[in-house]
Amino acid sequence: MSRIAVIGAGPCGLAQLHAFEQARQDGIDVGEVVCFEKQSDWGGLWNYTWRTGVDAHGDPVHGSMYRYLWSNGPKECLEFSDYTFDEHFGGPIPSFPPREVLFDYIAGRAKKSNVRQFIRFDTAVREVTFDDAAQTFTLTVESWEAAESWEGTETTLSTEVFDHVIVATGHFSTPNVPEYPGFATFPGRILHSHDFRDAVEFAGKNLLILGSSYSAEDIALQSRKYGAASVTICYRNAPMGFGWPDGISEVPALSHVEGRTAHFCDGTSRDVDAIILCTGYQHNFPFLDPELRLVTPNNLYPGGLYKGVVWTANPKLLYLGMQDQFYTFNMFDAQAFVARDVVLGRLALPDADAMAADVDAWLAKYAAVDSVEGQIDFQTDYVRDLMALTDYPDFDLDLVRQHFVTWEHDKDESITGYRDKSFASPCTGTVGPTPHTTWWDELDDSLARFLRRG
Ligand code: FAD
Ligand code: NA7
Repeated sequence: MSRIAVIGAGPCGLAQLHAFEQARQDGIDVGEVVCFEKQSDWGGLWNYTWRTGVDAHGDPVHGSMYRYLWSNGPKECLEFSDYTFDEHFGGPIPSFPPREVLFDYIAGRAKKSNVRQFIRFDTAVREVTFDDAAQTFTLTVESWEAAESWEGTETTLSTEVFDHVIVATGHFSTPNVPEYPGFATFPGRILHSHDFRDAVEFAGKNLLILGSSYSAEDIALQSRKYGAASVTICYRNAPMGFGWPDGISEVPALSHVEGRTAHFCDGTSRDVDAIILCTGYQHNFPFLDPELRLVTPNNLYPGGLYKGVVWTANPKLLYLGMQDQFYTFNMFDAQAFVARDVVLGRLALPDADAMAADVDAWLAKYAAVDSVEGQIDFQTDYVRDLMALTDYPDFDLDLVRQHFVTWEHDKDESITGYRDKSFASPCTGTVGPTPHTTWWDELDDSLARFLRRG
């Protein structure tokens, strides 16, 4: 019997288990599927932790999400086409839910497809090697008794052999941490966005934020919303350029810090109390043999992956969700269905030259992208290509593409108001109702509060 290892039970790993389960229910022999998850629960980044630094087992904390995190894109753009928001919540809900609501949705489908039985929680994959002669992978895994504390926890190391490995460990957990002159003697806190948990900590403080992408944008807004005295965002290349609310401003790159004074490349300076490095993440797979490791910056088309999924150097190894993301859950589903069919031999792979040519064609197409709308179109085309290969149920991709474009315009119109807009589902047509409280005024991110009608 074929053995398939899935590493990680976040949205990608759960999508993979769901895809196999769908095939199994259709009477297809999928072999044995084992999912290894180092945390005690599923959901990946959506499984909130207050911890920073190390987890209960002394491992680097995986979580990068923070309190008061509302979806940064319309939920309609990530809807599972085989498990709609209407089905999960029993009726329409607004388009920008907080984290707990999306966690509930992800878990809802995983429960419905009954995939928890395939997951070994509190089990980290430590090493993956490939045996050329046997054409199999050997995984070394470490498991713990679920425990609140690392101290005294029993651990077990074991090895197991698999025919295929699917890596679904995410790529927004290992921070990219630059250093600037003066950091070592800065008298306040310096942290990476990976360790940001609660904006309330910075109430009354003057904050400096480095970066000009999603984390910088959202953490700046969060911090001001929950009471920061001022937020200065410094950009390396170009400003985000949104119409920031009072108290938030953008300045050119940081040159150095002297005491608590931050100096910028245009010669200006500001006194700040804390510095948050929203400087992105690294793809990091320390558990994989170097020859199996994907090495890439964060972009929309990492090389070396046929259809963005199959490791061309060894097609028995597959990766999910390694792209930068406009599309998330529905793209992960389409990838997982493709990965499943490759593993089961239902989707024949072309020879190595043809796979490389396909990757090269996508990379050339990506190299020609020169606008945000072009990026949205690029990832839409990628998802469309995946959809054509699978039996993952269709959804209105053109509508999702249009939603992303509208969403970008909404952000330009009002960076504090875009989350109050409503979008139509590409699966059911249901339009998200207007939220009962505008996002800027809403301080409670609980599921109960969000779902309260009126
Ligand atoms: P993850 O969610 O990272 O899950 C990976 C899993 O693998 C984890 O459970 C981890 O414990 C496990 N794992 C890792 N290493 C091992 C190992 N060695 N052994 C065993 N298990 C292991 N997307 C949206 O659609 N909307 C949003 O609003 C949004 N906001 C975001 C905000 C932040 C701050 C960040 C960082 C990301 C956000 N994202 C958002 C994108 C997010 O990446 C995806 O939604 C999604 O979580 C990716 O799923 P994944 O399964 O690839 O990875
Ligand atoms: P991103 O989107 O990868 O962006 C990283 C940002 O960090 C980007 O603006 C970079 O600047 C900036 N950066 C990187 N290195 C430096 C240094 N050395 N100095 C200053 N600025 C730097 O990561 P995010 O965390 O924003 O988003 C990741 C996910 O989390 C995303 O899916 C969201 O949904 C949440 P650049 O623009 O290249 O000049």
